[in-house]
Amino acid sequence: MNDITKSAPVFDQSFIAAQNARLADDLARDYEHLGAVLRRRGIDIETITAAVSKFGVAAPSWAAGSGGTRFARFPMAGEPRHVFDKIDDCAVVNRLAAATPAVSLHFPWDETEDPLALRAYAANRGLGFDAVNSNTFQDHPGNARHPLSYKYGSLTHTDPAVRAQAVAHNLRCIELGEALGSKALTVWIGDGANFPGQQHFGKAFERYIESVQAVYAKLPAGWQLFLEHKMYEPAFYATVIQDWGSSLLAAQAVGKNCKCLVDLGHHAPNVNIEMIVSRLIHADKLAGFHFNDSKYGDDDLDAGVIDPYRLFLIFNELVDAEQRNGAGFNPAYMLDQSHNVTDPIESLLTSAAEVQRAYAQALLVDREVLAAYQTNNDPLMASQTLKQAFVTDVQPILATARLRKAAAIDPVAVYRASGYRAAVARLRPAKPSGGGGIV
Ligand code: LRH
Ligand code: MN
Repeated sequence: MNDITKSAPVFDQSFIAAQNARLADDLARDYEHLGAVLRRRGIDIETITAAVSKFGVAAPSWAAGSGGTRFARFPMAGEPRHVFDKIDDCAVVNRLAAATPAVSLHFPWDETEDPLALRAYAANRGLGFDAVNSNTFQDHPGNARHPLSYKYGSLTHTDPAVRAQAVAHNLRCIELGEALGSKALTVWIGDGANFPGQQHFGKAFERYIESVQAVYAKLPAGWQLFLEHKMYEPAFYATVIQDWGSSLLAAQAVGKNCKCLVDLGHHAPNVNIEMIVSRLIHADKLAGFHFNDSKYGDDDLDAGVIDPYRLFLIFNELVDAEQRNGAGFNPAYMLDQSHNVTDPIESLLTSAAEVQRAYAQALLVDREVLAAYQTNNDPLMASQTLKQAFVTDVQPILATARLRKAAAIDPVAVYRASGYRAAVARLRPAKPSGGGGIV
């Protein structure tokens, strides 16, 4: 196999250093200036930069290729052919943005008979594995492990044989995840109904809990089980795990290491997601996140492109909890996006930085001052205290954190200058455009 990571300039330190050299002086001046601004607020910029440097968000393997909708998918040149290509592309993202040290895999899309080889392949490229994802929302023709259809559901199907098949698949995902060094399984199912009367809400929920308990019973020590709620799609009348309430009830019924994962796009427009985050933290049931952005439905747009203030307000709750709950507070941070019209690598580079930006801004909130305005019922100044942090341009901190990790000051510029996309396009045969589907 042609090891693109050995030949591609994008992985060559001197190439990256040469690109950085043109920007380093301006960055140093901007960083110095921001340092002075923050010093006036009693904040040491180095503390923020150090925290940002430690911050990572996992890259979703399924977003390394072009995404699509039910109407169409337009593959770009150099589409990843298999999980090893996806790892190469995720390695580019981590090499340039230094913020995505782990990959979240999806089975059977990333199925491999030799997970230890995959683990070594990724480790050689500086990558580990975050939560693995099961898939009982599609049928897998020709896959002997899934002979029965999930058309009418999976973990909640009325046929115990289909539920058993879905449970077995989740146990297989754990098996693969263990070999890969992952420590969590994310379960999202599309089970639900398109017609009133089609499904008994209570019985379906009971079947869900029974099935998840069967998976939980086999959870290895130190592992967690993440339940992902979603308002609708593919079901368009009712979804078994439709909202955080259903997810929380299920997680509380299943067990201590079963928690609720928040995908930002899985809520109705204008839902106060930061409030949901605060409630799940209160219940000690916050698993983590699938970061993305949306305007209407589960649009899976790049994080921070539509509503960066919402992303900031979510991180404001997370930093508050981090400071109140201490080191034990460790939600899983992952991206979950569908790159329909951009180069996925560029979208992952910018999205990782957008999530880091929201974290850095949230670290700038003066929480003592905020608490005083809250206690003294001064809503305007409380809001202003958050806004001051949000409008602070933390770009010099993000870029300096990257530079200090020998990554790129301007990741997209280095990526484009590297010619990586053209190089993999020569290596990987083009995929025909056409049919719909998210991957
Ligand atoms: C469902 C979802 C889930 C994944 C899938 C790719 O909408 O967010 O997290 O399994 O996207
Ligand atoms: Mn998701």
